[in-house]
Order: sequence, then structure tokens, then C-alpha cells
Amino acid sequence: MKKTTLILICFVVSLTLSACGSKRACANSNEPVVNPIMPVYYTGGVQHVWLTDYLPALSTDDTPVIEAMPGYKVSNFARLEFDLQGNNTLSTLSVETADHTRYDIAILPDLPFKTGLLTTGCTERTITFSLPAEGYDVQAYLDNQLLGPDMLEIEGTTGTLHIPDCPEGRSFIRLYAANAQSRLNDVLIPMQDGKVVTDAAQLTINDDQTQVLYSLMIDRFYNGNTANDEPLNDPEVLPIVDYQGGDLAGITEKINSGFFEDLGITTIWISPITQNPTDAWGRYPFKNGNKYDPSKTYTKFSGYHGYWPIYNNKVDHRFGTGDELRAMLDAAHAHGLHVVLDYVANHLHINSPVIQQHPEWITDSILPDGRRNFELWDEARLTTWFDVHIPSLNLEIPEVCEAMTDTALFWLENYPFDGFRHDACKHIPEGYWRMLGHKIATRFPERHIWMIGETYGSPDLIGMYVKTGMLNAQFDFNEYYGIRESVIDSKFPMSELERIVRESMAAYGAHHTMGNISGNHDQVRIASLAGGAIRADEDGKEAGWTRMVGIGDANVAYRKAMLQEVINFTIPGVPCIYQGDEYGEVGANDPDNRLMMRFDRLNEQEQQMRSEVQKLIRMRRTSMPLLYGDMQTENLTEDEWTYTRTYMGKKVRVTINRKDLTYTIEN
Ligand SMILES: [Ca+2]
Ligand SMILES: [Ca+2]
Repeated sequence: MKKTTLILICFVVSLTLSACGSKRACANSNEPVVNPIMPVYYTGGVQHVWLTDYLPALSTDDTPVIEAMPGYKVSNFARLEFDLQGNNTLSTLSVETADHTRYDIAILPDLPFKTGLLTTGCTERTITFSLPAEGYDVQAYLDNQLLGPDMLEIEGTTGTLHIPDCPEGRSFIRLYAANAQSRLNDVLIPMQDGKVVTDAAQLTINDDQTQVLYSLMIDRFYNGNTANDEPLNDPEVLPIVDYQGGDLAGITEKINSGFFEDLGITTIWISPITQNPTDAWGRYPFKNGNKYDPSKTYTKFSGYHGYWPIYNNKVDHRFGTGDELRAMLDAAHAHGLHVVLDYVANHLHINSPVIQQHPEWITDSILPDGRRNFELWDEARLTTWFDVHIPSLNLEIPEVCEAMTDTALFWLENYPFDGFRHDACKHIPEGYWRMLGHKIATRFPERHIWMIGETYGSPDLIGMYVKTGMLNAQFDFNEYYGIRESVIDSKFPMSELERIVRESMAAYGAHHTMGNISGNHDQVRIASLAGGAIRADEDGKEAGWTRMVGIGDANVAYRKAMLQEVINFTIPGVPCIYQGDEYGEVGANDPDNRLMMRFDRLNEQEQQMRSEVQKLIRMRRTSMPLLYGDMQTENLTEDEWTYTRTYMGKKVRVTINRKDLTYTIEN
């Protein structure tokens, strides 16, 4: 079987060399990009594998032929599930589907991760690369085909890959390497019509690694239509947690005014749009008075944030209509922007007719030992409730899982969304993501859908969902906290942040599209934290309610906040700006971090930070090393970290000094 495969590859190769030099018509720059299948991370022993995590379009009617080689064996194959066991080396899982298409999926050994596999140059026919030492086994893939060993020449620590015949348009070459002691960073090379992409201008928004995300909360972004304003005006709801008028029409207006392009954004993540309650819920007790209304001792909340869905297939009328949603998406596409929708599958509001008709669809709010099952994030990860009025759905029940994946698809079916940001992923079982991945792959095979999830936890837990058949990415909260604790708080030396960044590359791939966030609607504003206006160890919600949290030491705040942006934009991953962070907006935790977005009236330092971020975005979007370069640490001291990104021999060198609050980016 192996020999046959190799002969087949050699045949393809000989076709290549004649086809490679020929001129081809320029491919449509907007044609969909098909990402190659993510590798299997072997974890040792007997590992249970769901084949649909790698080939999500397969159904249980398909009976693919699979083979792992060399050194691994596949057993107990049934219903697209099997056990993988082997000798922990770099290998390949080959899958041949009923239509005789073969997919080769890399199996990466469970060995310490090292960087040092770098591309050093390319011609029309070859790609050269360097290894950190002799004796590494190297494998090359063109999309999902393992290339024959005759395509690779390795001498000592340098290697040459003969470029095979590539499909027209975008394809990807990947390199993997390992020896008995370690595995190296993977290399990802985008190809255009069979040639190495060396100019970022050849890339499109469908190249996921090029994205720059902007996260906005609809109610707090811009009010484009005052006719739909409908604050609760309930004496028990303070204005900061009431509807403030932002809507879909406001986003459209800002798209059309060029706001996002001017900043350099490619992808807008909008907060949930589903119908939320028209009355007030929850209760927040104040301990030490209240800066908004001292006569109150508590407040209820409105559903301004959108995370309390009542109807999952209806646009909240306070945000606009279905037509206004379509107009917003059309405007975004006309301006070359993508839009991903925040979708909530974990829970519904208690007044949702779905829950009233199916009370058995929710999880038990009482644990077997009699305790209340609220906010037990890790102990009762999949069943816990976020609050008394938003019961957690039991997505282990197939009927519930079907219904909630179908409503997610409703939005793709009826509106040209480009992907999802999935809420509370950590609290949703894997089966949900498998079902969603399968439905998207089979119903919308022609659409480029990018999905990013929210999970707080270890790289193992986060990575469990980052698979071809589930989510493309998640937010890298470990990287976010790593920056807070090293650069912002100086609690740990810079080496701790470097370790976290390497750990992310090891866990999700060296060219992952994990979200490098500046903050989000749940976190204290980074500028306020950086300036010392709020401390990391204080109750950020209470601080927000009880005092005006400003910038603190402005000379430190903006410079430290800028260091965070520089790191987010120059390490692997997709940078993600939370609205206002681009100019150093201030605030404590929610709702103080959800103040209405300011488009003007920025002070001088805010304007300066905004234009510095804008320059940084331009630099990233035009730099192949920053988009696809392989990362290596060059120098590390207590306070300073220097790292490089190398692509085809071109290097960008970044130095972050947290003591002097300076950075340099050298081309
Ligand atoms: Ca409005
Ligand atoms: Ca749950």
C-alpha cells in the first residue's frame, strides 16, 4: 500500500515539472481558500480519534479506507471512530474516501516542541529551509497530500523542497519535522498558481492568517437609527446597564464612512443579535455606594449585551430588522470586510418559549449533593448555569444538539455571514461542535466559514475544540494573561510570556489563528490596568460601580497598552481589538468596559495611540514575515524579549522592553 502510494506521487511529480513553468491566468482574488487539514496530535498510548474531526463532511455511510504509516496502527474502526496507537514519531494518517480521494493527515508525536525550522529562500521551482540540527526527519505536504521523499533533499541542516504541481489559485505547502527528542515548529507556505506567495498583496481576506479582528458590542457602538431606541427606562435599571441605542444601522454607517478600513480591520465580530427580553433581570448589589445613582443599592440589567437569547432566529428589534442586518453585511462585503456573528448555544433565557415547551432540555440547577449549580465553571463545566434566569441547555441530548446547531445554521442560510464567534464554548460538549462542523461542511461546502470560540483553560482543554471539524481557533486567553502578568504588572519575567507563546504554538500549531485579544467585554480595560488606575487584584466590577476609573499614570498607560498591541500583532495568531482599545479607552470590568464607543473627542494621547495602532496594522498586513514567518526567540532577559519572524529568508525582528516601555520592529 505504501509503495503504491509513492509511485502515485512520483507520477504526479513528473507532471508537475512540465506544468509548473507554464503561464496561467490570474486566479480570482476572492476565490474561497480551503485550509489544509489540521494534524493529529498524538498523545501517547491508545488514542481515540473521531475521523470527522479531520474530515467533517464524512457521514457514517462513508466507509473510508484508512492507514497510518509508519509506526502507528489503527484499530477498532467503526462509525468513523478508531483507536490510534504507535511509536510516537512523525507519521501520516492516509484516508481514502469512497470516491477514491486520498487525504494525508500528519500525525505529530508527543515530544517537546522546539522552534528553528525556517524557510531561507525560494525560486519558481524550489523552497529552501534550515533546521536547527542534523538528523531531523522532515515531511512535506501540498494541501492534503504527503509529498514523496524524492521531493526533499536534506544535507546537514539545510534542505530543499522541489515545488510540486499545485492547483490554480491558493494552495498550501506545509513542512513538519521531528527527531527522537523533539518536534519542530510546522511551516506554512501559501502558494498562488503554483508559486510561493512572496508579496502580501497576493493574499485575500480568505487567508485566515491575514485577519485583523475588531470586536464590537452593538448597543454600545453607534446609534444609526434613533427610531428603534427602546431603553427599558425602568427605575431599577441604571442607565449604564440599559439599552443605549447602538444598532445595526450604526455599524453600516461606520462601515460606509470607512472607519474599519481606515484602521485596517478585516473582520468584524458583532455581539449577539438574537431577540433578548424586553424586561430587566439579574441583580447587582453595591457594597460602597454607587457612582451612577447613590440612592440605589442595586441594579437589575437589561439584555443590551445580547447574551440572553429568547428567540434564536429573530433579530432583536432594538438592533434593527433582518433587512438592516442584510444591508450591514452587504456594506461590509462591498468594503472588503468579513463579519462573524456571536452565537450563544450554551443557554437560553428562562422565558424562551423553547424552554417553556421543553423544560427537560435544561440541565439540573441542583447538584447531586444538593448544592446550587451556578458558576461552577470547572467543577460542573458542561452543566453549570451562568445565572438563575439563563438555564444551561443540556446539549448532550441529541434533539437539543440538533435544534441548537440548526439555529446556528439559520444565520448562515439566511444571511451572508463569514463565520461565528461562539460563546461559552468551554461549557458546551464536543458533540455539539462535531455536529455543527459536519452540518456546515455538508450544507455550505463552497463557503469559507471561520469560527473562533471562547474557552478559558489550559491549552489542552482549549485545543480540544481547535480541529478542522470543529473550530478554526479560540481566543488565546493564556497569551492575554501572560502579557498582563509580564508586561503590564511585571509579576513574572518576560521568559514566562515567551514560554506561554511557545506553548500556544505547540498546542495549536505554529501558524494558528487563535485570537490575540487586546481585551474583551468581560475584562478590565488594559489602559486603565496599565496606568495603575485599577489593580489586577481588586474586584473590577465593584471598582467600576463605585469610582471613576480613569487612566492613572498616562505616561505609562498608553505605552504599556501599546506594547500589548505590538506583541499581539507580531506573534502568531489573529490580533483582535476590542472596541476602543485602539485608543486606550478606560474602564473597569463590566459594565464599565462597555461605555459607548468614542469616534471623536479623543484626547491627544488617545489620538496618538490610535495612529500608532493604525501604523502597526498596516505593517502587519503588508509583511509576509509577520503573517507567515516562523517565530524564534533571539534574546531574553528579565525585562526584554527579542524575537524574529522569518519567511523565505526575510526577517522581521521585534524587541519588547517592559522596563523602558519601548519596542522596535526592524525589517
Ligand atoms: Ca438605535
Ligand atoms: Ca452548558
